[in-house]
Amino acid sequence: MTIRTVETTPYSDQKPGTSGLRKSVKAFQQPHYLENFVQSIFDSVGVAGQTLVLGGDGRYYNRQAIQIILKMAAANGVARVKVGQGGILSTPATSCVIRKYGTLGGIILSASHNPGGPDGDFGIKYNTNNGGPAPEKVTEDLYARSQTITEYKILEAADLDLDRVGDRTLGEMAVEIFDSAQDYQELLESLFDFDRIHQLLTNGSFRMVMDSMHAVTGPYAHAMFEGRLGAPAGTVMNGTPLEDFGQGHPDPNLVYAHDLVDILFGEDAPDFGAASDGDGDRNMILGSQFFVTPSDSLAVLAANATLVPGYKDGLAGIARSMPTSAAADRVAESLGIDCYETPTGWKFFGNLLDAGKATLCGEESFGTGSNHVREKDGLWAVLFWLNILAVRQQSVEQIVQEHWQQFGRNYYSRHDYEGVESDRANTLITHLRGALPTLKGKVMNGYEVDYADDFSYTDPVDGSTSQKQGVRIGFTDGSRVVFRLSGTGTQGATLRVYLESYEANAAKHDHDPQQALKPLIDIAESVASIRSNTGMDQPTVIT
Ligand code: G16
Repeated sequence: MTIRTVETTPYSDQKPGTSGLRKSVKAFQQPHYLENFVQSIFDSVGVAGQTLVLGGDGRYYNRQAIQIILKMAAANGVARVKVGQGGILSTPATSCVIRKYGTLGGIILSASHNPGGPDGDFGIKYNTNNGGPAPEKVTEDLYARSQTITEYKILEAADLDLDRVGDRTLGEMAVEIFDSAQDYQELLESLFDFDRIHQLLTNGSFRMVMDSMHAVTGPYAHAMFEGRLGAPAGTVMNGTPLEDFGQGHPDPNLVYAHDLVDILFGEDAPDFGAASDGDGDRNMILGSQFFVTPSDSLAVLAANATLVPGYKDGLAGIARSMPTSAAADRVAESLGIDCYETPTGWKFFGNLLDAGKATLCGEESFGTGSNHVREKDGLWAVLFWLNILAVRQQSVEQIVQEHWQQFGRNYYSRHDYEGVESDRANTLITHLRGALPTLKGKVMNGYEVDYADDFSYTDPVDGSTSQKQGVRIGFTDGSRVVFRLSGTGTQGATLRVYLESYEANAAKHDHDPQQALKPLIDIAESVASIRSNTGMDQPTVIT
């Protein structure tokens, strides 16, 4: 087999976003596009003689990309690649395998919750040897490399069979096709009380539905819930991964997971519902007729962590992204532990987890996780909730209501304006930034501005800084409005407006969040002129 050196020229748009490089499938199918980025990873991290993990969420182009990457890895002197069977590996399972086997890192092929198929999106991200997303320093290096690339190396060889578990070779490189679920399930079994969850799921009265949205968690969820944990067949819906996710949008929120929402808010609703996204790192939690916001979910998990075997000794600390509500902060305060506020993006939790400063992490964007891996973990969150339900023997709603009684309620909502023209979205943010100095002390709708800034972060472990991570307007009563442009979209820009207010008095808790947040929604419009700047009358998604 010969190694071919192929001449190439850079693509200017290969700067990784919040979570790797995400583009349309068509962009990735341009000549040398994928190859350039992969060679840039290899050059910047140095892969000769190393072991890598490789897999993806099974979306369209996954298999072709894996064959290309394997041949490039062989040509670049990689010693061994561990590939999930069929090329399938969820993001948290990849993190687990990197950590368990101490590999140099891993490559995950996914555009997460973005739609798939020939007209959908594709993505690639590199995770480092702690199992987590590459930190900014690494992504900057590989982007710089992608901008000067002149050639890449690839082995001329036949495609490998990815579907049979076992060892193969490609040139001099070892390729190990492994069972995508085994290591990951073992890890989860070491954290949760599977016997107790088994009892709950087989007690004849408790009913749950897991919506895998035709994405990567299907096989894991079938094996875990219907296999190991004894739930009846049919518990997992949309459990067969499809290259186009059944033409759906595998984003577990109230809009895109509507099949599940209809069931949980319908007649004779089951007790518990959950969904996860394209690559299995996000989760949505529902009770019968009840939605748990991701911010509340983090707070509830933290408050109940000692009920779960893996966390029975308590938490070292909690970390949340800046736009996530402060519900978890109140739990941290009552537990006497630290709560860290980081920029959006799971990579910012890595150092805190590695340094043992945080045990649980969460984001408003339906991400929750812990120090068991270095990614957010959808099925982990579902099991955590099931473990709590099994111990407390209460409904999801009762647990959350009691939580609000104890800690007060952080009303929370995110309004997304998707597909905004990039120039218009940038103008909106630039104007807002310009207005920040004039806002302090101003009273709007009865809310007095306490601070108005663009969030910047200094990592408490390595001192690295990240600027311009979201425009925040905080009010004296703790309420907030935050504006950010998404770092994960592929078409135009997505404006996210995050709204939060706090109500300590449990007697006032039966508000609809949109109603409770109405004064802040109006303030957001008045300071940012969202309608005229975006040309949209209302958000495309409200969660
Ligand atoms: C990615 C990151 C998350 C982050 C989210 C934000 O999620 O992994 O840590 O919260 O993006 O997205 P945006 O920049 O669009 O607000 P995922 O699930 O897409 O990998």
